[in-house]
Amino acid sequence: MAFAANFIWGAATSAYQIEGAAAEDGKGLNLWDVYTREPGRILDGHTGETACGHYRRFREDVRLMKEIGLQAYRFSLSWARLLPDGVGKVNEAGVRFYDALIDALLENGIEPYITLYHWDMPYELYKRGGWLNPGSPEWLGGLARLAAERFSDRVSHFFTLNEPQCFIGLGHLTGIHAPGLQCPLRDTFEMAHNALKAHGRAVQMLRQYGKQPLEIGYAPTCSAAYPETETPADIEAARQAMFALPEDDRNWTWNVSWWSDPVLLGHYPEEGLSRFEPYLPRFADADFKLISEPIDVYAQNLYNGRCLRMGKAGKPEIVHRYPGFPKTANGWPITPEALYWGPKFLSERYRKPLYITENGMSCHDRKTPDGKVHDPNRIDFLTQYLRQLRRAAAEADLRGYFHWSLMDNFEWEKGYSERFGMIYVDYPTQERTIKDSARWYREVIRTNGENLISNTREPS
Ligand code: GCO
Repeated sequence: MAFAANFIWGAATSAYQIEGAAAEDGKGLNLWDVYTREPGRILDGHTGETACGHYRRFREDVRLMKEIGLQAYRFSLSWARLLPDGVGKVNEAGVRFYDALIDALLENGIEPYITLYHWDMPYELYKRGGWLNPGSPEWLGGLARLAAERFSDRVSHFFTLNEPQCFIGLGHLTGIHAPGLQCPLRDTFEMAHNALKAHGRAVQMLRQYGKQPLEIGYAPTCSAAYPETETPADIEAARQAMFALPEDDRNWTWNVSWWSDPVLLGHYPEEGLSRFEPYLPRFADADFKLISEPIDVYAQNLYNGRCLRMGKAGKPEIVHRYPGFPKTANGWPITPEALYWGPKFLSERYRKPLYITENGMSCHDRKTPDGKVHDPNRIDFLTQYLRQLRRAAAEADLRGYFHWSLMDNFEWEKGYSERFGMIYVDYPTQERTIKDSARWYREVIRTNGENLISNTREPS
């Protein structure tokens, strides 16, 4: 089975991780501008004040996207660059930046995909309670309306939220991401509910103010689950694990079903309603109508997964990774099977066309004396993962794949220590160098993935 003829091959970034110009041209403060200034929060005190300088270098970056042959580019809007206070007055310089970026992409035959919210809430809104404020859905609705009014004449693909599991969980439970809080569990469930309502409100505003028919999606994350063997029992064990909730309530946000069942099925999972009952706010029926506003596509940021077998008592049990299991530079396990079984299980449950909105690995990349950046590990990683995704194409309506990331960038609490890009960024000079993997990816795009299948057997 091959990828569909109209399958889209792209790469992804986010505003705070690449733009820099954190206080230029009228941009307001956001959560990460403030959080990264706090001592000890970010490795070596790195911040996104400069990042990859994309705000000024975007034309060069679009030319590099063209050289790689990208068909699409997924980027996020810096909310405080457009609305410095989060609501109200529009910063026209911010609108001009995104206008110019969108125009440059279209001039180069690259389809823009906009993510409305990739973690960088304006600080003024945080000061008004952030996601705990019942007005937060309307706040995101306002950003969605602005995006529709100003950009949807040229942009027809929008994702509302990127990884609510992270911006609620890491930002407000563990506190390793901005705003760095460890809130009461009950508050985090109310924040999550407001974030899901914000997703629904954004869908409504995009539909109402869109200048053309729009393809609207939602981009949560997860770690997938895959079976030890392809026996029906092990497959069922993996399927159950894929949608189960974490055992530790303090890690509750790291799951698929609590975040996607309401959006695509119109209700929270029963397991969660009973498990989390002590922490749940009152829900209004109208909330679920809003949260499940129809979307056109589903998406997932998918990097790896857990291996399961069906245990003797008929319960799924984790198959522990052997010593020395392959891993990436930042310690994530290399599990290509996740990109077959994850899309398979997600498509079975939600029956929606699916984008992989992020996948990739961090490598210890460096420029060698020949002036190049050889990243064979990334080429091998992507070959293995994309072969599995190609297998999923027979069972899921796969629409596209966005490599994380276009370029090395600010990796949140890890600062600039992890390189995920296909383009190497020399931060002191801001010089860009296309890595070997980008040249390999150009062939993947040109052949629509057919170059992935060499003489080795298709994955089982
Ligand atoms: C995420 C975010 C990205 C990360 C990437 C590597 O998925 O955590 O969307 O901003 O940088 O995934 O961790």
